Amino acid sequence: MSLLQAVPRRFVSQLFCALKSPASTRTKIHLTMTRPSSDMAAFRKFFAKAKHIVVISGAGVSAESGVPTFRGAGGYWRKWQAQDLATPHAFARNPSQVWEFYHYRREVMQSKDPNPGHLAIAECEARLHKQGRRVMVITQNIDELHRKAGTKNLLEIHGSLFKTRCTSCGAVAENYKSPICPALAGKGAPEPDAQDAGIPVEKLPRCEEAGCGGLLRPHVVWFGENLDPDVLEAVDRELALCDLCLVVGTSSVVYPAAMFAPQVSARGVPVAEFNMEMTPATNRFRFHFQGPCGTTLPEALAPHETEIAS
Ligand code: BJW
Ligand code: ZN
Repeated sequence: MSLLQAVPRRFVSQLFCALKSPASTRTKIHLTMTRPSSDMAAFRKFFAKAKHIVVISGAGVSAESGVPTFRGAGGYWRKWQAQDLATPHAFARNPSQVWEFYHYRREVMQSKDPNPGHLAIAECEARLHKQGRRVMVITQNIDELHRKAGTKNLLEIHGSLFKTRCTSCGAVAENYKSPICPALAGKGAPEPDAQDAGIPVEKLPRCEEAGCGGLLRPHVVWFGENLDPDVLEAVDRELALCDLCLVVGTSSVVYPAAMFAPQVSARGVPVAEFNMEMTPATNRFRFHFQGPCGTTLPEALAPHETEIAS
């Protein structure tokens, strides 16, 4: 599948329509590129009326739980960044090294808990559900912290650290073992001078399906791999129906996730970005709330005075 095929068809046609549209429509599209507002009271008016809220999250939502982001200072493991190791090519070349990287990250998560940002989203979902309103989280994160916080409506578009997929039979399984296999015990040190463990492939995690024994890989989406088409279809449905969108803690540089919120904004739906800094997408959004989302989200998603207590 080409990148264009990975791009939801509606988005492509919106772009083409925008280019072909009359000047008046183009002006409207241009207006969505102006500086966003940071008026929380104005955001809260939209929040009070919204029936279907989509939250698109990235690594920044977990930063206050102590999970390093990808493109921040802590984005290195040994001498490498995600784009060096989170690829099928890296796994084919050195499966032991890639498993060390993911083993390290699984072990780190043992001591990490959801922070006030995750909890505000989960509480908001539960509260609004009782009012017949919907909150859906579309996360790029593989750390399962939204799930741990109690979020039920969740699309983990890049997979999970705690799922494996067999490279032989394709079986996907949950896996919370620590360590995931004996050979990885004590391995995965993140320091730049740490030595590659060089674990033989037969000692790496293996498939437990009867008669298989194939090499397992993390059930995550690596660079150059397509996202699950069923998941993308579910994302597309949510984006088409939502009447408010929050985009939280993502640098908005990795596709296709980077175009989800701009796609919503392009059809006139308010989008609010919660981030420590501006991103390449910021000027496409109605709101931008700068600061740690563990502080800004609880304020943004707190019960509104118009909500009927239930
Ligand atoms: C806070 C905060 C606080 C901090 N509060 N905020 C050119 C154009 C378009 C596309 C491409 C292109 N060249 C290549 C591509 C395709 C590629 C891509 O997008 N590359 C770009 C880098 C250019 N995409 C893909 O390959 C995708 N597949 C695909 O497109 O298939 C079709 C295709 C097939 C063949 C060839 C080409 C295309 C798949 C992408 C999979 C991404 N996978 C990863 C790894 C997952 C597994 C793992 O974790 O190991 O997903 S990469 C990594 O980036 C991870 C993340 O989910 C993803 C996004 O990162 P995120 O979440 O935004 O984190 P950061 O660190 O970047 O940002 C954190 C933000 O938080 C910052 O803004 C901070 O300011 C903020 N923050 N503290 C609020 N307290
Ligand atoms: Zn198998």
